[in-house]
Amino acid sequence: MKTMFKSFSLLAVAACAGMSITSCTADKDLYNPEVVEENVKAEYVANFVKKFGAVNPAETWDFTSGSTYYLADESAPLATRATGSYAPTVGDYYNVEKETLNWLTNTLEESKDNRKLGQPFAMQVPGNSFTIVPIYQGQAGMTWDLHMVVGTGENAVDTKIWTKSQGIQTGKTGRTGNVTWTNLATSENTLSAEKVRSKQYTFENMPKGETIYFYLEITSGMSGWATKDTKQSSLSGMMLTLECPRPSNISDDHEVKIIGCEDANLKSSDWDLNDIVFLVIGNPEAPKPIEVTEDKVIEKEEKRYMIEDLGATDDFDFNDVVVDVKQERTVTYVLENGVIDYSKTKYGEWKQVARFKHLGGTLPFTVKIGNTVINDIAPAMGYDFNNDEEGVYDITGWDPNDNNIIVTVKGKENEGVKTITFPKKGEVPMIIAVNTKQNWMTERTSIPESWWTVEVVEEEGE
Ligand SMILES: [Ca+2]
Ligand SMILES: [Ca+2]
Ligand SMILES: [Ca+2]
Repeated sequence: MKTMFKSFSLLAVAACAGMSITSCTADKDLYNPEVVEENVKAEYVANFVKKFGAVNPAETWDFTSGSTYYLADESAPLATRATGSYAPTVGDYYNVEKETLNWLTNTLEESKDNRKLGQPFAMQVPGNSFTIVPIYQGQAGMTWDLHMVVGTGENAVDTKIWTKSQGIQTGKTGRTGNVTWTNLATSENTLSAEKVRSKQYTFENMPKGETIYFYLEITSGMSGWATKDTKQSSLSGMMLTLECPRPSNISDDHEVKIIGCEDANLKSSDWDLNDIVFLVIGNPEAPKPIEVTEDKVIEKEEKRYMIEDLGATDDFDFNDVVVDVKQERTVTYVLENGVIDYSKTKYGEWKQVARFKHLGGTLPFTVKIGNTVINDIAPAMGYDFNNDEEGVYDITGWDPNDNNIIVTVKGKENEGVKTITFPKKGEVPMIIAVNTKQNWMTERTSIPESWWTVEVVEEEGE
């Protein structure tokens, strides 16, 4: 069931919170700048409430979605931080085709150093479900669990998704043609198996664009091969990913990849990267491998401020000043035992910049963002900046959580300046924050109410 929740309500009590209304004005006050400012603001607030109703006390007027994370060398954003758990759904058995096993035997040759076939990797979650199936278990005496880590930062979610041999069966064809299936023991391998089938592990509704990586956690080691509790991860070259010819029992429009894993990293390791091999099936897209060349990402945050200059108190076009503010910094992750130790993450300095996008007001103004004052900007009705040539300023001290932006507008004759700040929660706004893709309104066209209407999808009833 879908319910539309509006942030506006009929709570008149909050309408003028933080704004003082001067109810009577003596003649002499017409020339008192402070009184003029109060009157103009009171008129604006009254017009706003008349048009839209009273403001919900919980309304923050910040409609942006917060930080995004980019790989240092990629332009596509990684999603915002992941939350929750990503346990897969266990499906039916998948019959591994002989052709796939033959291809694997030739490609990831047993006991050969296959490291040059791949490189350290993470993956990007596609906008659809995907399935992981163990299809081959090589000669290996250790036991392990397969983990998947979703997301970057302290809120990354680490889920154990599979344990060695779990859900794998080998089959023998009897004289009458019927196949007898036997569970594969952890000490066994599939090398000489006539038939192999395995349970499928499907991931759904994962956040598109989010980063994932995998590791095997060694649960019982062997001297000279691998030590218990060590982690062999896709970030540290203990796994590789390969394109794989699509098996005939997988639909034409599904993408197929291989993840091969090496369970040993001590002197006896053979680096054949086939100790366990997974088929990754995307419906239609498989997770996209991301090369891990350096453990750096760029964290970005940006907002568009749309501002009313109070030249008119009744249009609510919020296009009198439109300015984008952005900050970015590098974030360097430290690998510890093959996985990212988030407590050791190093953050670079924030670099902040303001870009004026549009003017649509009638009064000259000054903007202070954080610690930086940008003085005396002349008004223009309907002017778009070309940010290659103008309207770009390096700034410091912007706090995106605080929205510390102040606009001072020079009044008309006999008026002083008017100070416009980002609204406190529940106040009538003269500034709002939106995502930078949100276009501004044309002149004297009010922003639509839908901008502060959020859709909430409720759980299905029992
Ligand atoms: Ca090996
Ligand atoms: Ca306006
Ligand atoms: Ca305007």
